[in-house]
Amino acid sequence: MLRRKNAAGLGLLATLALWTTSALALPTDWGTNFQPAASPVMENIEDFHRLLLYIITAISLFVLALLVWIVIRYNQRANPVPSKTHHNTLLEVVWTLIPVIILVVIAIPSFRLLYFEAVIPKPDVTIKAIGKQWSWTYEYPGPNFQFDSFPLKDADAAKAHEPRMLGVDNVVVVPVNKVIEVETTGADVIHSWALPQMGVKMDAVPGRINHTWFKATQTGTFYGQCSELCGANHDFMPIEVKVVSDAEYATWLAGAKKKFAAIEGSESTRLAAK
Ligand SMILES: [Cu+2]
Repeated sequence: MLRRKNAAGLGLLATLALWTTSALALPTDWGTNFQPAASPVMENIEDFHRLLLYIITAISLFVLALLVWIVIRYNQRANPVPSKTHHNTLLEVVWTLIPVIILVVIAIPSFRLLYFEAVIPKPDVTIKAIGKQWSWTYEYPGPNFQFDSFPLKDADAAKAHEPRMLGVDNVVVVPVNKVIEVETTGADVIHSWALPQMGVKMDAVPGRINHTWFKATQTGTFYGQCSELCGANHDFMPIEVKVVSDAEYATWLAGAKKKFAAIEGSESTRLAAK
């Protein structure tokens, strides 16, 4: 019994430690906060989230205080003869205006963030993510190549020191501090290309192309998963993005052009065939 209590205590300590040191690049057991932000969009999402947290905490405490006050001050014993007041103009104006002001305070940064996410700056690199049942195909239209990306088998992931169910065979590589435009589409059903640390989650819909963007502020490996329930193997659609320096990106690009096939049916492929 005592031992179990100690274990629970240690678990709580570990949770607190996770809260305070948020420099982990993966989802963690007992994690309650966002994964650390690695793009300007995600930094803005975190700021907005924090603002909302302050507001809802203040509102919840205020309502709790009102409830406690009423329970103590106006119960039958403390207040045997209730007041018959039924109108108070000042109070009614105040309880209408204050929520309006709170909503405006929320709406302004909310719209600013929406536009920041939706208006894509001039991209340095464009990639296209095509969701398939059940894998991702990536196209790099500029250098003109495409590849499939499948999750690693458990044993291979362990060997490659990749996280289980998140590591993939062919990783998406992008340069750091550059605007990456991501076009998403679906080959069969609706999927969703999501990369939490970049603040990106965009539906991949058959028959249309959606756009989103991110600019990684640090190098490293970032993981995501298909975030639209797309069928039996939905959970076997991990996303792995490696952010590297410009020089490393150039080296990778040179190798990838040789290793991967040209994009089927693309204009540059057709021109090259002529
Ligand atoms: Cu999917």
